[in-house]
Parts: sequence; C-alpha cells; structure tokens
Amino acid sequence: MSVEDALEKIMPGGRALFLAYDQGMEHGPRGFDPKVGNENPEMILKVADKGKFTGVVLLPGDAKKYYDAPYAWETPLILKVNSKSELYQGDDPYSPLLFEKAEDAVDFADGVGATALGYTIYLGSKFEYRMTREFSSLVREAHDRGLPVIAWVYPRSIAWSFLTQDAKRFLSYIGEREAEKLLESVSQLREGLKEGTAFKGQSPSIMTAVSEALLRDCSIEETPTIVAYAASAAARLGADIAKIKYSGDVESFRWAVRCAGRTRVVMSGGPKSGKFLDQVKEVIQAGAAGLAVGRNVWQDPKPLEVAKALREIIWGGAR
Ligand code: FBP
Repeated sequence: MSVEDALEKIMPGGRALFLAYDQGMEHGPRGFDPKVGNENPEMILKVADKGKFTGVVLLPGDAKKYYDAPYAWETPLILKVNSKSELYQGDDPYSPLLFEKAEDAVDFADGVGATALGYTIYLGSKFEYRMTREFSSLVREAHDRGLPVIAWVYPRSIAWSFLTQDAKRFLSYIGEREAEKLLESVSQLREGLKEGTAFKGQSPSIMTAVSEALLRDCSIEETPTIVAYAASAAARLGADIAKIKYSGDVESFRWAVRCAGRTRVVMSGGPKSGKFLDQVKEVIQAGAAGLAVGRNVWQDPKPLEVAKALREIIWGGAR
C-alpha cells in the first residue's frame, strides 16, 4: 500500500475520526472506570468498530495482544511508537521511542498490521532535539514502507508556567491602572512585559504566547501562537497529519491549519465538558480533517452515541 492509499484508509474523503487509547501509559489507570469497563482494550476496539472510527490508537503492548492476528478488527490501527508515564515531572518532558531504532518500530508496525504510526513531540522542551530527530528518522523509514506518520505536537516546558506567574506578578506590581492599559491588546501587553526582567531573552513567540495566555486565560500551549507553531513544525518535519490542541476560536485555528500546509490537521482531545461538540464543529469549520479523541468517548456511559454525534459533525451524516 502507498502512503496515499493508507491515508485514504484512515481519512476517508479527507476526514478523520481517531479513537486514542494511549492514556493507560500517559496518565496511568486514573481515567479507567470499572463501571464502564474501559480498562479493557477489547471494549475500546469494539467501540472503535461499532462507532465507525477511522483509526484506533494503541501502544505496542495492546497492539500485539489485542489487535494482531487472529483478531479481525475493522478499524485501521494507528500504532503509537513513543510514550512516557506522568510519574516524573521534575524536568521538561521527553517521550522516548519505544524501540531501539525507527526501523524496528516500522517492522513492528508492519507485523501487527498497522496502517499508520503516531509519535509525540514535546516542542519547546529542552529535549526537543531528541524527539525531532527520532521523528524525522521515523518518517523516512515509515514512508519507505508505505506508512503515514501522525505527529502529536504538544508544546511544553516546565518554565512556561513560571513565565505566566511572573507576568501576573509584574502586572500586579505596576498597579491596576497601568496593568489595565497593558491588557488592552496583545502587542501592548507583550511590549510591557519586556520591561519585566523575567522576560529578558524569551523568544518572540513565547512573549506573544504569554500575552495571549493572560488575555485568554488559557495555558501557553493552547494559545493561537503556539498552536500554529505546533502545526507549522509538524509540517516542516514531514508529518502526514498533525494532532494539535484547539486554539480557542475558529479564526486562529484556521491559521494553524494554513500553517500546516499539506499536512492535515486533527484536533487533539477536547474539553471534558459540554463544550466538546461545539468545539468539534469549530474545528471542522476551520478546515481541519477531524479529531483524535479518547476519554470524551470511552469514559462516556454511551460512547456510541458520542461517536454518532461526532460522525454527523465530521461527515454531515454521510457515514
Ligand atoms: P483525550 O481525548 O483522552 O484527551 O486523549 C487525547 C490525547 O492526545 C491522548 O492521545 C494522550 O494520551 C493524551 O491526550 C495526552 O494528554 P496530556 O495532554 O495530558 O499529555
């Protein structure tokens, strides 16, 4: 199969609905619920098939034990080939390739019948260089074997939360009236923050993102500047699909989709609240291909109803 054919298989008509199930490693079992039975990968695979998902994301262990022959699941497998637990948080994140080298990851993917590969890059981490290098090797090996690669691009650094705190401290230090003036626009706020010593030496993207985070009351990784950066980086590194967070509004997400160029975009996750489906509508309006979601589906007592609602938004009821 060619990369193009594999992409059509996981994105029929250019649209995607992926069911993510790597959380047992990323977050541990805290999201599992015995009443729902979602600690069992078989339940997830049944939801994927019955819910007509266009891809199911599994880590190698589950792929081998639950997806590989003799099982005959309909949903194409997206093999996630790097992962980390949440247990150590004392430094910037690094998510290692779970294989000695990219070639071994692709061999394993072929062996278990995967249609695509997934890899997380923590852009902005001080270990970014390791992940961009592993990712680039993976793209080369996977493409040679007809497998597309999806980049989970999560910009993250432990320093960023301190920057936002420092910005808030700076604003309270300069007094209410001065702070109000700065809070009128992103550019004024960015210029004003440059006066605060904590911000010396920060990149223009981070300065803008800190300002956006304060104005929008969101984390730095969810700001329009950083979400568009994630999309742009995924494209430059050769990803076929970029899985990125939502940037908060249609216009800024449309910009992220444009920055991804020929790399297709799917939204990652979504809010764990009633706003979830509205956000999916906005993502589609912005020109994205769809979404990759986990807990909002398999933690729901009626996962197939959520899947149906998502299909209606993504394919307008045609699937
Ligand atoms: P959810 O839909 O459950 O949020 O999953 C999407 C996802 O990208 C998973 O693939 C991954 O395990 C998880 O989010 C990572 O979450 P975090 O943002 O906490 O690193």
